[in-house]
Amino acid sequence: MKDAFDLLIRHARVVSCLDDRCSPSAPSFVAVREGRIAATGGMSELPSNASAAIDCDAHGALLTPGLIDCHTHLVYAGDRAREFELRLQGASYEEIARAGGGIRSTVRLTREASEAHLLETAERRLKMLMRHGVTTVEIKSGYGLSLDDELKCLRVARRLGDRFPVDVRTTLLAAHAVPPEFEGRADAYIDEVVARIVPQAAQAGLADAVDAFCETIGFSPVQTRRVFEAAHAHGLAVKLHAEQLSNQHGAMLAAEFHGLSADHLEHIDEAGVQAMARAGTVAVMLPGAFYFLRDSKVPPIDLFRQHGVPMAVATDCNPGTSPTTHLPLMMNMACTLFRMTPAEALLGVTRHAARALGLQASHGVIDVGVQADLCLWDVDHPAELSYAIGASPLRHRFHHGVEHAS
Ligand code: DI6
Ligand code: FE
Repeated sequence: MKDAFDLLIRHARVVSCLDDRCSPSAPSFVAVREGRIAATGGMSELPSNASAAIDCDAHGALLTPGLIDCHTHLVYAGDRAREFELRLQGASYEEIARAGGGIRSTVRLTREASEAHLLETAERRLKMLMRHGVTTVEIKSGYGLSLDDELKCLRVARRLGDRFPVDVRTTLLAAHAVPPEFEGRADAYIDEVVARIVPQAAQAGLADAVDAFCETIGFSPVQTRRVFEAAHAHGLAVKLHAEQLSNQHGAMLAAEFHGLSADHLEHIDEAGVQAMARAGTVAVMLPGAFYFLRDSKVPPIDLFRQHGVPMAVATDCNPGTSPTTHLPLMMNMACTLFRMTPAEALLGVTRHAARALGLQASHGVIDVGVQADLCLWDVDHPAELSYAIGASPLRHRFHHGVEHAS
């Protein structure tokens, strides 16, 4: 029958995320064909003879776009609980990093780990993300820091996307830290990143974008610029860990390269915000890292609002600064710690997160023609998704219009 849909969700209160208020619609339907939204509207607009292979009555539950976690470091081995204890005794993140701990301790274990082991541990984290409503996830490398180990981590990320009902976008973060064999020779490592790692990741089709850690304990703006030039030379978009611990004017650099996003941004100034606004670069808020490091410098949310810079919210899931796989909890923290509104937090994990990945044409909203990634929640109002601390109100999650048991 020609008019039959694959999936028909009836009586849902739809939060399309197309406008900034995020108010729920009157009871509506969403119809899906071949993984895309084919039609949507009020219940009175649904033809009485409409039929579908799967007919789902939402009974007035809230339907949002599937959640998008646009910044994670999901692939790594080991944990950093010992370092957590050291920090509780007074050591700072930077001190631990300078003493050879931090990112480099995870690098050691990630290099030793087999691809199968990395896949298995990342899989566990991915399943938790999905359980809280994630249908698209960005996964960075950055704990390999050699050609082979970076490619190994990116392959694991790609395999996760092949094996699970979730869209995976991969980001090469070879410029995350200076690996031990390049100790004191950061420029020589950047030579390697530019000459071999970026080109080979691009040629193998393993990276959708390139990122770097622009920081006093990471890479300088001059080094970051070289990485960005290599990315562009190989047709890859850029994004940046910028202004997390100090103002290196990395956001401005990302904007100059038409970056998809600049992330963290606690220390950004108004000129950086203006540059992002002009370039359309998304500001990704990572309140999990802010919380876990007990940071006190809040990113300038009001400046982003004033200049119309879209704000996304992500987990930054990583073993050192944000060991979490709970994206709705990050929405709560974005509100409580950064004073974002619940509507901003929801847009931050849907429409604006899609844009931070360059997926704004197909993801992050409920509209005819976009991919049917949807979450049905046991809540009455969208603010409840940010309000509850660590709750799991997800009832159904659809990826490409198909529900999968979690
Ligand atoms: N900023 C972060 O928050 C993570 N990476 C980065 O550049 C932390 C990574 C880690 O400590 O393992
Ligand atoms: Fe990060």
